[in-house]
Amino acid sequence: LLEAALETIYTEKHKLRDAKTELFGGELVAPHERPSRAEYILGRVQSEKLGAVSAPQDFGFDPIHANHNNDFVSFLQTAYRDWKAEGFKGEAIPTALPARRMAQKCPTFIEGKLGYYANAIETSISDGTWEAAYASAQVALTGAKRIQDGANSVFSLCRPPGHHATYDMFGGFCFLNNAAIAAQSFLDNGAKRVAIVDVDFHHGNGTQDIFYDRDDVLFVSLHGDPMDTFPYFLGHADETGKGAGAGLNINYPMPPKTPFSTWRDALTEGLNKVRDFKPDALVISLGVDTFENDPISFFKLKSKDFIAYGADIAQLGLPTQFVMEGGYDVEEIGVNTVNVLQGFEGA
Ligand code: OKP
Ligand code: ZN
Repeated sequence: LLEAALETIYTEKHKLRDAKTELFGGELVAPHERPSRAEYILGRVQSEKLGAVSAPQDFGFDPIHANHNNDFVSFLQTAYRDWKAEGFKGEAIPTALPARRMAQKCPTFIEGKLGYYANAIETSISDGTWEAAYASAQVALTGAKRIQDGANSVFSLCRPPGHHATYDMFGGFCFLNNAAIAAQSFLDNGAKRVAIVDVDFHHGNGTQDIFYDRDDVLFVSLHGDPMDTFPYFLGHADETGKGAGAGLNINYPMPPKTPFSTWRDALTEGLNKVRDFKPDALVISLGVDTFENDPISFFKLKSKDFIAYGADIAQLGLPTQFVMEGGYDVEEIGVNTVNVLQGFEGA
């Protein structure tokens, strides 16, 4: 038997997400989540001859609405246009959010809507953001379809990322939750159970929120302790799921300077939980911002460590979809991302 290469799903439409601003350290800076990220990753996929690179199919809005509120999706589509129509000069950024003891009622004015639908305010909505977010979700759905059609593994090179997007909130550079949309698509096409393992440096607060009370999705996340880093308000170890989902949400928060040995022990434990869950498919929220030189993160993984943990994931022997999330040291994210995929393939 010839070993099948790992296919990458990619579209240039990600370039439509090219915001000029991110609120960072009290300044509006050039976004860390920028188009060159995907180009570095694609370049490495090609130079390493990982496998075919294919365009996504269009599965329309139904699988997006399966995980996201209709009014939220409509808001995303027109937010930038509505903002500009008010004569605002910059990109669309929320200011006021419905915090403790405030009314959870969507305002009519666009600035208020932005706050209502945001869980963080660093992320500007710019011209083309919706089109790129929609395409990114289709990249995720196309990868899921490949696995449903019998592939053992696939890489959805999603951009913008998705794991901070909830049912009805954007933030943390995310608009639609690509991994959640893919997981739901498995369930809607015959899978009984799906596991999501989120190895991005940041807690996958959106994914956790979407599946928190569900018994058909196991969510495991390894991340910087939210006491020390974004997203700050979710990701603690005592968040274990509720109702039918009790015990099916597993968080591994870790402190600054966590080395690979500690991180890998948590991964091993998380993968054992996945094995016990007996899922029909595995979705990996693949962020490589755990890298020692990542500019906005604090773990200490080295490039070779990404190969090692890719092999660990392969030991489960499950149909596996990799969905791209974060990773910001742009020169190295191509190497580290493809190292995970090659580690997985080589095992
Ligand atoms: C998105 B993904 C750092 C602020 C961080 C947002 C980070 C979003 C990360 N001082 N702001 O999970 O990689
Ligand atoms: Zn991240």
